[in-house]
Formats: sequence, C-alpha cells, structure tokens
Amino acid sequence: MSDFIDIAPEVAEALAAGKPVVALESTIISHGMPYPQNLETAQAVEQDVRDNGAVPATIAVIGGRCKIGLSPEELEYFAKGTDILKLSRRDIPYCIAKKRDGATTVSATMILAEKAGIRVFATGGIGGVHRDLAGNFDVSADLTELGKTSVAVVCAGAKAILDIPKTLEHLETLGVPVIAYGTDEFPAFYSVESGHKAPLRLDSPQDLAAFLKSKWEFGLEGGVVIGNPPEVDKALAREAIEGAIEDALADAKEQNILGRDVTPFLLARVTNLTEGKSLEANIALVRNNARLGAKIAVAMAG
Ligand code: PSU
Ligand code: MN
Repeated sequence: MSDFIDIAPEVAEALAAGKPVVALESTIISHGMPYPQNLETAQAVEQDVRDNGAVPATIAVIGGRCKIGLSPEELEYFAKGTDILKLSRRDIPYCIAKKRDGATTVSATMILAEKAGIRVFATGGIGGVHRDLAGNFDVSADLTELGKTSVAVVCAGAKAILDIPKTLEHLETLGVPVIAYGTDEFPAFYSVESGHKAPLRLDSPQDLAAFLKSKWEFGLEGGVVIGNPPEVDKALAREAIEGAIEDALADAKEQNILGRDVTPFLLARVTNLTEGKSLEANIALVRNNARLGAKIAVAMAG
C-alpha cells in the first residue's frame, strides 16, 4: 500500500478477508453540514453501514496522512474542525505536502477508496454541471473522476442546486453508467423526482452487484452512479425546495461566490431559507444511501 495511506485496523482486516466495506466521504461532515448535526450524521451513517452487514470506512486526510477509516476521536476532531481544506483530485498533493487536514469530496474519496481496494462508496449527492454553465463554466471534478476511477457511488442523484439534464449528458459523454434504483427517474437529492428519466434501472442490490462485477471484470474502468431515491416521507417536494434554491443561487451570484466555495455556500443558504428542512432531508438521504451501499457491498462479497 502507498506510503501516504493509513488503513484503520478494522478496515484492513475486512479487506484482507474479502468482507464488505463501504467508503464514506468527509466533505459532507466539514463543509456540507453544520456542527453538531454533521457529527451526529457521520456517526449514524457508520452505524447504518454496520447494521446492514458491512464495515464503514470514512475517508479523510489528517496531518497530511490519507486515512481510510477514522477512529471515533478522529471523526469528532474532523466534525469540529474549522481549518479543513476541501479536497478534489487537484488538491490532494498540496494537503499531503503541507501536512494539512483535508476533507475528501466525491472525487478525492473515489481515488482513495480505489487505492485501498474499496469498490462501493455512499454519499449524499454527487457534484455536476452547475446551472448557468455558460456564465460560470462550473463543472464538478466529481464527473471527471467518475469517468476514470472504478468505484460505485451510491447517491440520491446529483444535488438539486445543479443542472440535472446537463449533468446526465456529461456523464453519458464520459461513459459513466447512471442507474436509478427501484425507480425510472433519476432522483434530485432532496426530492424523489427530477423530471428526468435515468438511462438505466435496477431493482435489487444483487442486480446492482452483478452489474458492477460485469463492468469491472470486463475491464471497463470507471465509476458508476447509483441513484437511490430519498424515502418518500423524508423527501421534499420539488416545488417546495425550488424557490429556496433559486434565492440561494441569486445570493451566490450577488456575493460573487466562486470555485470550491459555491456548493457549501448554496447548501448552507438553502438550509437557512428552509429553516432546517433541507438539512433534515439531507441527513435522511445520506443514511438511506449508506444502507443501500452496505447491501450492495454485501451482495458483491457473496
Ligand atoms: N453530498 C451532500 N453534501 C455535500 C456533498 C455531497 O449531501 O456537501 C459534497 C461532496 O463532497 C461533493 C461535493 O463531491 O459536495 C461537490 O462539490 P463541488 O460542487 O464543489 O464539486
Ligand atoms: Mn465547482
């Protein structure tokens, strides 16, 4: 294993024994949710993975060391941190060289999961093509990573703040399979429906596991997006959230928020505008994805 990576003992043992492991990201904790909800969510998500038969491996960089699996103390340290870098692929070497703390986004988590031998990763929603693409040229590094790194990302679709059809088009160009789980529609993060059909549909963790094995055993490298709709009673109606999203986007433009700051700004602003309702939905969907991720990892190990 690489000199830059520390694998937690429990994770290393599970991997060596071919037991199911699910990777979890850390940007959700440091930049996606406020304290203390971020810590409570990170702990609950790990428990959800365990309850469904897999070992959780939360991924982050601490003091320049890439950690696959965090101790309870490390998780708490991370959730309380105020000087944590947000890492996509481009930022990893800086964080290592400067011995900084860094939270891994979907792209960075996929890279580290693949290096550790973890194939299934659960998160909230992937990044994608931002709205007003012509005005800002903002396309998440998550998409490029999905095009080349062989990890399945279980998510509630792409974040609702994005341009969903353009995100789906870009994933098609990159050769990334996008599968809706148990539904025809690509989910829209807070909401069950996006108004856009997913290119593929599968209905069981076993079918998803068979799909992943076929892709990778055939030598087709790259990621897979598994769009898991949020639970109906915990999801928000699209019409209910769209107003808050549009207001948050207008605020970001007015305050000239750019680059890596855009997504954390929008998520926090939407939470504010919905008086916490969007945060509640976000927590529920991350947990829902962790449960499905564990079931897929179990099916792959079987
Ligand atoms: N899912 C959530 N909350 C988040 C994210 C995902 O529920 O904060 C993070 C992921 O780390 C994802 C990132 O990679 O948002 C996208 O950031 P950007 O748009 O800057 O690429
Ligand atoms: Mn961006």
